[in-house]
Amino acid sequence: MSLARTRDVPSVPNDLQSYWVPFTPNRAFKKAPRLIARAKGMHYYTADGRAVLDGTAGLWCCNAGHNRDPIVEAIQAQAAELDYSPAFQFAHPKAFELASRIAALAPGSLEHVFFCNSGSEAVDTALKIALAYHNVRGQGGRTRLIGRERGYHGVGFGGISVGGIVNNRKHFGSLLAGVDHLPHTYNREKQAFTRGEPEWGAHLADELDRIVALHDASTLAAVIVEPMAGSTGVLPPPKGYLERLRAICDKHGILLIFDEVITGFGRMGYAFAAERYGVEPDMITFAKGVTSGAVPMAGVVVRKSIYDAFMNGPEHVIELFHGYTYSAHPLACAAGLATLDLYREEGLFDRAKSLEPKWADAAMSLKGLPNVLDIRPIGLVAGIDLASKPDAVGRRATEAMEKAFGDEGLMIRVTGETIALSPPLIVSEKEIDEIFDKLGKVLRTLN
Ligand code: PXG
Repeated sequence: MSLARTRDVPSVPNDLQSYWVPFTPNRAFKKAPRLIARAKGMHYYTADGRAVLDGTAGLWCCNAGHNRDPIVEAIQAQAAELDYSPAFQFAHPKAFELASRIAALAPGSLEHVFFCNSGSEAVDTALKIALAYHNVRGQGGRTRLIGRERGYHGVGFGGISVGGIVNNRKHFGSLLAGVDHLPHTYNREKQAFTRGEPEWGAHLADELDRIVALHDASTLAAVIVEPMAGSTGVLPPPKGYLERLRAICDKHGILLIFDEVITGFGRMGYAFAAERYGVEPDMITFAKGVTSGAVPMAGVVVRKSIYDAFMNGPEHVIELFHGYTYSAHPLACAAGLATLDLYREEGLFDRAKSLEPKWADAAMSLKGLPNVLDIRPIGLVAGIDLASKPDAVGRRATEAMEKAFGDEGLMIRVTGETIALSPPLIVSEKEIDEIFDKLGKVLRTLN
């Protein structure tokens, strides 16, 4: 049966039915698909050759811009040299090299890198390392994990359990047991139209003390937060909030995990947001920008003391029963090394930092346009909240996305009723103006 099917393949029509498109309304999409055929630098090109300015770095990942020659060449060369080597009990040189390079970018004593293939895997890996760490130190009672409302930590069961986005959780059963959530940090009345970190909200970190009082510190394993919550609609951390969270975790022996899948690799003007805030977490999850989106790659950077805690017992015994077939895949490592070279040679993290004031001014120029309720620029990111149409939450922002793509040749990202912008870090000042001019035009024409 299967052989016959193979022979049939050429006659199978290439239609839109078989592909179940992720996080997408499939029926609407298939009626009017938005198909991307190629990309270069700051632009996508549609199948019919139309240029589309990329205001989102793909999905927050193509930080060095698209199809950059050094990354393309590194991937091509690697594919010709070593396609794959076993990730367990064997390794290849570029895995070590990339781990060292990433550890060197990470703050302080975050010195060891565990590789995964997606942000979701990185989050689950970090949560598992936290639990196992307490176990190997004889504190196996520390099992409780703390996330935050409106947090996004990918779509694995660990990630949706600590995550705080209702639609990502409500259809998927009882999730992980023993998870609590901190309150999110957004309050429009107190924070609307703030550039960067809002003044109001640091006290919300004290909710962690309340959770500790309820459960006792001896049951708490780890807290995971995004330094700047991206997917939920761009929520910059209130001034002092992350420092306060760190202090409370320290007081109670709780591990602090920064999920830097979006904020890592220059998005906030630094290699990691931890550096921007001068707060050293115990683990950092990363993905996306590590290869500028060119090959799936992710990981967890782990504090030395955590790694060391596992390096006990007989040397022939596996210390952590965890890993993926494609952990540190050769193509991903080659892409990662070329990407980090490019970030360094072109000074792209500093570039993001120096563009931040210009970017914030341009974003704020949309203030006063119809339906704009709030604008939150931070790093090379901006969230723009729109008023919802009655009984159609998310509709207006979706129409903005469709119009931007179809009429203006601009890629924007929409989550709920928020437009999120996060261009490649190579964006020019002229292109920043172009992004907001085009978006302004779209907002003026929306119903
Ligand atoms: N953590 C964070 C903070 C993320 O933003 C993940 C984990 C999961 O990564 P993977 O590689 O498993 O998707 C993410 C992913 C959006 C958007 O438009 C954001 C993400 C993914 C897709 C779209 O906000 N973030």
